[in-house]
Amino acid sequence: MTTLTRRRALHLAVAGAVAGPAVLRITRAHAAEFTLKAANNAPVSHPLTIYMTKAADAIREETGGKVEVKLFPNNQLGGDTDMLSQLRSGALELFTLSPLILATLVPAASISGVGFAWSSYDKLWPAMDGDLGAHVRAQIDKSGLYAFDRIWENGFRQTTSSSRPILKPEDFKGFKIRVPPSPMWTSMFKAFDAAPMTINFAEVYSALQTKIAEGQENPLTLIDTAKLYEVQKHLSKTNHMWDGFWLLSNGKIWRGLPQDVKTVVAKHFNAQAVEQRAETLKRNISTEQDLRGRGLAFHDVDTKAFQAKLQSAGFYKEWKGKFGDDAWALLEKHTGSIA
Ligand code: X2X
Repeated sequence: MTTLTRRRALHLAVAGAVAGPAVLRITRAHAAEFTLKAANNAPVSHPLTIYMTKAADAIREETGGKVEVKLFPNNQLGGDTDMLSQLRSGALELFTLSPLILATLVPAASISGVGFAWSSYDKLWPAMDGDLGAHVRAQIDKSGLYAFDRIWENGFRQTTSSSRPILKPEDFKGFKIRVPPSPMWTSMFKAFDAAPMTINFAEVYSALQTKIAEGQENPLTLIDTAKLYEVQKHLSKTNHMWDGFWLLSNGKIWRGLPQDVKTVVAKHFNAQAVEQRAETLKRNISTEQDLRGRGLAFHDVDTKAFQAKLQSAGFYKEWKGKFGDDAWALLEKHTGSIA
């Protein structure tokens, strides 16, 4: 394929989108033929950003600069809700998003986030890389988006607070907790009798600082890299949910790219996702000491009591009904009986 037709293919594919930044053309000896904007909600020091950058570097190198992935981390393009709109309209080519937030568009996607479903990564990764992930990706496809094969890691979520520590399920009663925009998160914290409020991650630090929300829940690496310890006092190891990030593209744009470009882009993003899982897991464990040192008080809790509360509040019945018996059976094939 000639440069000209490749350029034309991209222009067709990203019709309506802004062309690659002019600076590239001026400063690079060989201008990129394909410029793909990639965005996320994670700080620059978070492994999601670090390993997406590694993928972008590997893609640039293997294509001799013809394919440029330009990264916009840390909500530079807006919060998750905005970025999802940009992805759908074609203004953004690549975007990582929690399966549970994606569920606002693709309801089936939140199945990996069912509370207390996963007892180990030995069960989780084969499920997400295998038939459970394939089930979700097929639904994503139907929505007009494309999901790359390998999901990225966020981690098991823990609960933080600036007011009282959450030690038992009853402590959640009336607790003003920020949750991401997603039906399953709201449903889970209503089941705990908390007062969940939906806020995009881009606004979480200020919502905690101004005490609009008393608490939030996230894996340790995000609490650390987003400096949430500056505005929180307690961390309870509720371990209530696993969460990841699907790397998504706009389906039309993705299909419009030449096969050789797609192959290189997918190869490096999928490979770096697997590396990023290992690094994030390591940091989700090792960061505890750092966070303690920064003044966050850690509390171990009886997670079984929290799960029992979800059960008695009808959370599992509700979500099994929403996902349907077949999808639920697919989940439990990997997790074992959940509730
Ligand atoms: O919004 C959050 O809390 C985050 C960063 O964990 C997600 O992307 C769901």
